[in-house]
Amino acid sequence: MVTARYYEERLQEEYLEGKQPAFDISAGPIPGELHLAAGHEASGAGVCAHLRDDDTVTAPHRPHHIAIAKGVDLKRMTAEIFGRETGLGKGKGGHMHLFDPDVNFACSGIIAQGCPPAVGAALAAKKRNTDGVAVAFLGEGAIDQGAFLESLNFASVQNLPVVFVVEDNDWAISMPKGRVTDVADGSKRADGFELHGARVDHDDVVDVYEAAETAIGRARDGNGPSLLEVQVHRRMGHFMGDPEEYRTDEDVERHHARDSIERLADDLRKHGVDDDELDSLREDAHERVDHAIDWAKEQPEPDPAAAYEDVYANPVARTGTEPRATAESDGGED
Ligand SMILES: Cc1ncc(C[n+]2csc(CCOP(=O)(O)OP(=O)(O)O)c2C)c(N)n1
Ligand SMILES: [Mg+2]
Repeated sequence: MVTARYYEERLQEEYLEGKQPAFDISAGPIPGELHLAAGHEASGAGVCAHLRDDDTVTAPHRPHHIAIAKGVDLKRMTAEIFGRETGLGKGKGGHMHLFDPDVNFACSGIIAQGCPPAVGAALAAKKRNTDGVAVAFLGEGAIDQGAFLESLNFASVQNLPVVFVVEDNDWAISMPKGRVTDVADGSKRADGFELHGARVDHDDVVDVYEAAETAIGRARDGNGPSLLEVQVHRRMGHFMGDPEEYRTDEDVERHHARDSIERLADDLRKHGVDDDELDSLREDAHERVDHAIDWAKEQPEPDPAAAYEDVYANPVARTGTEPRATAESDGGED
């Protein structure tokens, strides 16, 4: 959780470089959108603590805390975010499209898109007779997506080892949850599909860990899929640069009032962990993050010609200078 929070604080600094005073999304060392997950850390950490490298995780457009908890290579992930050649996707995907086959992690900017691939991974694990599981993370704003609901149905009817984790931060961009659904407890969707459902209505990592232990344990033991909803907080705008004019000060304060990391530190102190130990934990996390960011920034930019690579299974070499075929040159008619 500490690694994820600090990682995003550092990314935020790097991202803003060159983008101010007038916000220019294409400027700076990290061009494009950046969705930060400060306030979501308990869900990634509490769930992924139960997973092995061979288990599959799919994450949405706000993926860093989940990727870090799943053990994605931090250096190559950072290089990807900076658009560098040694990034996980050779610098072509950016922060919403991180893929690390070594730990079976993928994410996508298309909301609920991760559900069908997670169901596919769970089906593969079942057919291969392994005890592997798959977890699909999504936001509460995606729970009326067809891809999600169809995935619930297929997972249920096939009794697949998959867990759907809904991160409920009350917002889908500028849309409050209450305006798009009358179902305040998203885990109730499980009832309609005969799944195990549970909701953790606060972002206490130990409670998330316990709820996830049940859900993932059921999947691993062949007892089928689960739907787990976790109340998290959106401490930031939807994306970096979001002026959040739709949000009241009270709402922002409410989302900052309960910092799951500070509360965990307090709990650990109560259980006898001293400040020195907590400080050294933080220092290790910071060092790891700083090192990954320094390394990534030294990595080469991709060759522009590489844009043609990895697009088709059998790429046709083009220099990019020859004229495209027209209807006339093809001898075609309008
Ligand atoms: C299929 C699809 N529709 C719309 C969008 C645009 N979009 C990006 S993020 C988002 C809201 C997501 O809200 P939520 O799922 O609650 O996740 P959060 O951003 O709160 O973490 C939308 C509608 C998209 N990426 N994909
Ligand atoms: Mg949301």
